[in-house]
Amino acid sequence: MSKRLLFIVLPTLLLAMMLSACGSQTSWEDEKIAEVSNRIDADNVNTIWTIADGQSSGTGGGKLIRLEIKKQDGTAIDRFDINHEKLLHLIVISKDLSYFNHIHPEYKGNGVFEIQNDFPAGGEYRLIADFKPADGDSMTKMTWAQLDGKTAQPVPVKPDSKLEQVVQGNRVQLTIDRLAANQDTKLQFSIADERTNRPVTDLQPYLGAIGHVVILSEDGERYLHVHAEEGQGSGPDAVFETQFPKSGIYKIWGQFRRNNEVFTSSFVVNVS
Ligand SMILES: [Cu+2]
Repeated sequence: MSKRLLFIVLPTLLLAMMLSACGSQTSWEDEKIAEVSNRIDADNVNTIWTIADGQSSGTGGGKLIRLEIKKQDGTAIDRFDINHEKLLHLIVISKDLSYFNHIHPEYKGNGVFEIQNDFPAGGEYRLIADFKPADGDSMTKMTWAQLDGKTAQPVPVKPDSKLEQVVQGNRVQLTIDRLAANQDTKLQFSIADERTNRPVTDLQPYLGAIGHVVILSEDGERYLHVHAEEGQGSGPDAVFETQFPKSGIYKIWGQFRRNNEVFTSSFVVNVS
């Protein structure tokens, strides 16, 4: 923060000195100063979340999630850059990490995004939004939402003894090179067809990459950024890189697309 301040203060001082020295200024200098001081960073962004009763497509937990993105001074941020094919990515996770949804709210203009979601039960949910204001940094904003309604029995979050799972006809195997905090870590998902047992080579790009991976700590406080290695083909392996910030239990969701269908595998690991 102090570095950023220095970036704003120094050029301003310089310009003031130049102005007093020659009594004129160029538009180039004006532009430079505006660029530096207007750049939107996460500290300068407020996200206001509202959840209201919405339409339900069945289970009765239909809610309308609304987020309003503003600067700290209250002005709306109205332009966003597309990132991984969308203006905003919203992750919805129940407190016990058993429910996961990755959705893309509709942009209503004026910094407002909205989407309907069918929650499985009442209780606490983690809502995580990833977006990038135009002329700003990529950022993540999270909140806890308390939903009315009958709560479900919490599912214990226990590390998996075997990192293998079958989802929608796909056998997903996860290999992690090191489960240690503060180290560069590689996650490799290897996918085979459950029926034929053959490694798949027909993964389709999902959100502009080979897949999408989300990681959250057991307490829901640490959301990890995961990057797919570039230039990966269409399977059977998909490699991602991240760093666990602290030891503890984490849940990993790996999403892939095949036969025009997205499937989500999930694994719980213990990081030392
Ligand atoms: Cu997304």
